[in-house]
Amino acid sequence: MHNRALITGVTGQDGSYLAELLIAKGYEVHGLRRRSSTFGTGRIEHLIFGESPQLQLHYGDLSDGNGLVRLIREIRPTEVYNLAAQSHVRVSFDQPAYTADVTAVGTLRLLEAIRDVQDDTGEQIRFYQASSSEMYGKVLETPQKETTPFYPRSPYGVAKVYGHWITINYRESYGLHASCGILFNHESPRRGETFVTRKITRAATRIKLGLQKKLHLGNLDSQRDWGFAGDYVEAMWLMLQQDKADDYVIATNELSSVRDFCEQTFARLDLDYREFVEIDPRYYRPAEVDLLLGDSTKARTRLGWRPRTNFPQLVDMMVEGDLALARQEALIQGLTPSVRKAA
Ligand code: NAP
Ligand code: F7E
Repeated sequence: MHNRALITGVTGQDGSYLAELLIAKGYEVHGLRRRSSTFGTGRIEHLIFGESPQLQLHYGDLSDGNGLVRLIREIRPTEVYNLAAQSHVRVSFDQPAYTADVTAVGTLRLLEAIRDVQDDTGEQIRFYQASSSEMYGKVLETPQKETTPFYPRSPYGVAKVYGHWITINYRESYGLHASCGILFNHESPRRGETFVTRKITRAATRIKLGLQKKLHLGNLDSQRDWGFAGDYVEAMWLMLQQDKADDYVIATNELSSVRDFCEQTFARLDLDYREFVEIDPRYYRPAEVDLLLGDSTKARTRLGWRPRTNFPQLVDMMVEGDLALARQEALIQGLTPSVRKAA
């Protein structure tokens, strides 16, 4: 059978890596993009331009259920990966209803569209839901695994719990081949610039080149299990290749703090983070998630998945990417000769 995938959230970090992976595997790949006043396709430009683009984009939005039905009827995907979401935890406190509409009910709209089309055509559409370690929130067990109860601590976490359970409900009620990946934090040089890792690598490299003086952060003590997004999208694909749909934790099983991330990033640039990082309470959250540490034994055993990139390699990769960007920025700005020399 011809493999045809639809990726929602294709313009985001994970969407771009997943599109690359599926194209390399010979899939016909379609992506959902929402309309905006700018292109917003920076992460996937290499896939959409040229005479025969490898990735076909369609306008749509998780808030528009009819549009989703129409699109799935037209594309007839064999696999749908739901990566779209209002994915920023801090922003979800400012926009709780919007976050619920897109991240929670948006998942339901997509499942309904898949159920409708699958019923009509009789062709199976496998579904992947991007669940999140944020569902564990104020953790009830460490490390967290598939059976650990949820205790979300943000409107985003609560919305993801809804998306997770409605996916399981559709699997159990209607026999959909629907799987949830409970992914712990994963980063890359393509990470959005307001998430803490990218904020740190972007700022540290700009500081190194004299483009910025200080870095303002919130809670340096929170601890996360950080992996590389490129490794994690392989786990998404593996889940949909199994005969039986199921849910899996995807994590490195290693813990680092925001402070560790700062220390290692600045050290790679021969800088001491303590001279540049300032605490700004604006970045504190109304309720914090102090520690997330995954146990991905099930994925390692049943899917044969394991992360290929460790924490120091991840930091290196992000520093390298942002150093290149900062150098370009320094040159474009035509700064002083000494800065040009450093760049
Ligand atoms: P991201 O970079 O923030 O990308 C989110 C994507 O969703 C973007 O393509 C965005 O489009 C799209 N989107 C937002 N609202 C939409 C709407 N109303 N309709 C259609 N598309 C919409 O997120 P990511 O880091 O790649 O994460 C991918 C998924 O995994 C998300 O669901 C996230 O919540 C979840 N997750 C992420 C992590 C992590 O550590 N990265 C961990 C666990 C789970 P624009 O480009 O137009 O904004
Ligand atoms: O924060 C602390 C902050 O925004 C990590 C999303 O992909 O992963 C991500 O959510 C930690 C938090 O990621 C700043 O308080 C300190 O404790 O990078 P983050 P997140 O909240 O863990 C999960 C798994 C997802 O599913 C989400 O979609 O860092 N922190 N100072 C800061 N965080 C930010 N953003 N900015 C700061 O200045």
